[in-house]
This record gives sequence, C-alpha cells and structure tokens, in this order.
Amino acid sequence: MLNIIMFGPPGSGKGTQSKKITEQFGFKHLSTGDMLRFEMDQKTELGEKIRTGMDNGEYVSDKLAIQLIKKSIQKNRDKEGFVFDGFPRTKDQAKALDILLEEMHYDISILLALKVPESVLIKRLNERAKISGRGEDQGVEVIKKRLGIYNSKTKPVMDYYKAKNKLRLISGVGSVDDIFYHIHEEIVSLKIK
Ligand code: B4P
Repeated sequence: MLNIIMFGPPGSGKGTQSKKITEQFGFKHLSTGDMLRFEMDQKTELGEKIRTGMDNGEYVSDKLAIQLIKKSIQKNRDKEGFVFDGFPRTKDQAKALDILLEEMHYDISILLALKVPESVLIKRLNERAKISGRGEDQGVEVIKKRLGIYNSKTKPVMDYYKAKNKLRLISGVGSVDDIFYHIHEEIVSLKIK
C-alpha cells in the first residue's frame, strides 16, 4: 500500500496532479478542499460557516479537517493507496494522520512538495477565480492572505516529513504533463523498492 501526500501552496497544482496520480495508479484521491466544498454545497449551517472562513482566505479548524479525513479513510479501507491532497496543512494534522494510519498498520510513503514562485501562484489563482468562482480566489488581497497562512502554518509541515526522510521536492512550473512525469518517476521508484 502506498500513501502519498501532495503538498504545496494554494494554486501549486495539488488537485491537478492528484487527479493524474489517481488515474494512473488507481489510488483513492482524498482532497479536504473537495470535502469542504461538498459540505458548502449542502447549504447546511456547517457548510455556511465553512464558506465564511474560506471566503476570507482562512483554514478550517484542525478538528474539522481531521474529522473529514478520518471518515474518508475509514470508508475506503479496501483501496490500494491514498493520495492526500491539501491534507495535512498543519503539524497537528500531520501528527493526527500518523495516528490514523498507524491504527490500520499503514504509514505515509512519501510527501511530494510542488515548488512554484509566488508570482506564478497569484496569476494562476486569478485565472482560476474566473472559471471556478471559488470565493477564496477572489481578489489579490485574499490570495496574499492565503499565501501568508501557508508560509506560517503549512510550510513547517515539510520539516516534519523531511526528518522522516520522506520529503521530495518537485518543480511545479511547466506543463501539467511534464510535472507529472517527475511525479510518476518518484512513485514508480517507490513501487520498485
Ligand atoms: P484546496 O482545494 O486544497 O485548493 P488549493 O490549495 O487552492 O489549490 P491546488 O494546489 O489544489 O491547485 P489546483 O490544482 O486547483 O483548498 C481550498 C481551501 O480549502 C483552502 O484554502 C482552505 O481554506 C481549505 N482547506 C482545505 N484543506 C484544508 C485543511 N486540511 N485544513 C484547513 N483548511 C483546509 O491548481 C490551481 C490552478 O492552477 C487551476 O486553475 C489549475 O488549472 C492551474 N494549474 C495547475 N497546474 C498548472 C500548471 N502546471 N500550469 C499552469 N496552470 C496550472
């Protein structure tokens, strides 16, 4: 069983590349962003609370993110592997994920961190805003706030996996297929080991 974390700042292409990994290797794609958007679409009290925070560029609570991931892992125990997309976003989420996987005698195989310069991220998210209508992409101020939160809360998660020798850096600039080529190589080398 291989468990992969797709990591990177907002707009780095985590979702885009996770979908390609899933298509190619048949792992289960678990995106906390998608789970949160599903909750928002339900128009429940929880969904509206999530929307307000996300539209402001903020993260949801660790408690909620962990609860969503826990439910999805437990529902998909039979899968060959997971691609975690957008989770963990804090060190507390990383520790919680370790505990959840340990309970099933699994662990994280690798964290693939997409590196993209901030100017490119801002341009991509501005473009995505026109197509997706996502609240958190609307306006450079909100985008910059999200990048600030990423730098303070999420980037340190890389050290957590680096210490375990599981961090792999991947350039997230170039065509989607070229980036995937490097991701594919990393995953294949894990399968061979
Ligand atoms: P996510 O859904 O995870 O989305 P993201 O970080 O904004 O973008 P991603 O990196 O997936 O980029 P994408 O492939 O779409 O998070 C949304 C929000 O949910 C967060 O801000 C947060 O509030 C909340 N949330 C989620 N998980 C959480 C957690 N664990 N804890 C707390 N809060 C949580 O690519 C971006 C754009 O670039 C797309 O338009 C794409 O087409 C384009 N693109 C991709 N690759 C490209 C390439 N190579 N070249 C050119 N364009 C490219």
